Amino acid sequence: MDDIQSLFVKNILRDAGSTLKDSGSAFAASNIALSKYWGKRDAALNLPVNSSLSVSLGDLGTRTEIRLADADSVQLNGTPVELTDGFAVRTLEFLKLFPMVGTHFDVRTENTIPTAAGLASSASGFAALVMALDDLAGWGLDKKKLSMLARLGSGSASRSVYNGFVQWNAGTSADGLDSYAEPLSSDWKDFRIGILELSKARKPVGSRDGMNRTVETSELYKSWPAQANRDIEIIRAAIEARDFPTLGKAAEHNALAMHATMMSAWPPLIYLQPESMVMIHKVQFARADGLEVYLTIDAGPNIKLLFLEENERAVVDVFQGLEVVKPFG
Ligand code: 2P0
Repeated sequence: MDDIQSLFVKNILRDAGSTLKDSGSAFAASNIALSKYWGKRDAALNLPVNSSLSVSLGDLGTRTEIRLADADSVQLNGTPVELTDGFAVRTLEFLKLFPMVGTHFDVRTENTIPTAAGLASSASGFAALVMALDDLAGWGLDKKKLSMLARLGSGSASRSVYNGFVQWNAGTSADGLDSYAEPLSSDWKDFRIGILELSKARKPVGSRDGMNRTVETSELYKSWPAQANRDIEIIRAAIEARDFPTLGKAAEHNALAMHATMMSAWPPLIYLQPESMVMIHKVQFARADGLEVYLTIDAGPNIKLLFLEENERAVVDVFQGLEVVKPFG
């Protein structure tokens, strides 16, 4: 553990309670960014270059239960995980940031995100872990502080301590205390997300290394923070006005601009597969035909569609095999 991380954790826990329970548990929803986080300004405190804005995935997410134990153990979806496995290593490394709670933990994690959806679970995973730890230790932290602790595990996890539309403010200070998520107006009942799993191919480069490489080597990345700031403002206003086409255009533009910065890194980061390109064109054609559907893509090959309930049937007809998520139930 870095001294700087330890100091940060102490700062967050300064006025926290300490009524230890036998076990702690929590659920956190996964999220998809409409305006993306790509690039860090500080690795130890996991501070982003730019703010981001996401929508939560309702009941798709992670439930975690945690207990103190004599030896570490980690379970995922009911199956014990080897402690050398990447998932267990990241989980236990994160818990080492909290020696004031205990030395060894028994962690049980259930993902309600269908594995077939090809969605990352680190966002809901670290958010649920922090909230379960808060429950176990009796800290009683507010969501702002929980979001800052979740951020240390994974940037996108800072957004998963809330439901609905959420903004993670990048902040500017070196101590990381102004980089946290906050909820925006929620409830857009007929908002829909469609998930198209196109490839199970392993990512050539993980998000963390990918964003570092982009920041270090891509000329195009220099224009990214301004684009991200602009897109967030457009999307925020569109959420307030329930202006779906404006939201969709800005989200699609943002995702493709992020991929342009990735491709212009060296060595290039090409997360899109041939099937992704086919679908990107298909979305353009569908829209030219009058169907109001937009796309977003994370650091991988799969495409997420954005549309409203009134077009759900038409969208499912065009994009066979689509898994439809209702973020607001
Ligand atoms: C996002 N992604 O805003 C962006 C869009 C991927 C592309 O957040 O290094 O797992 O753990 O802070 O949060 C994925 O990166 O990265 C991500 P770390 P994280 O959702």
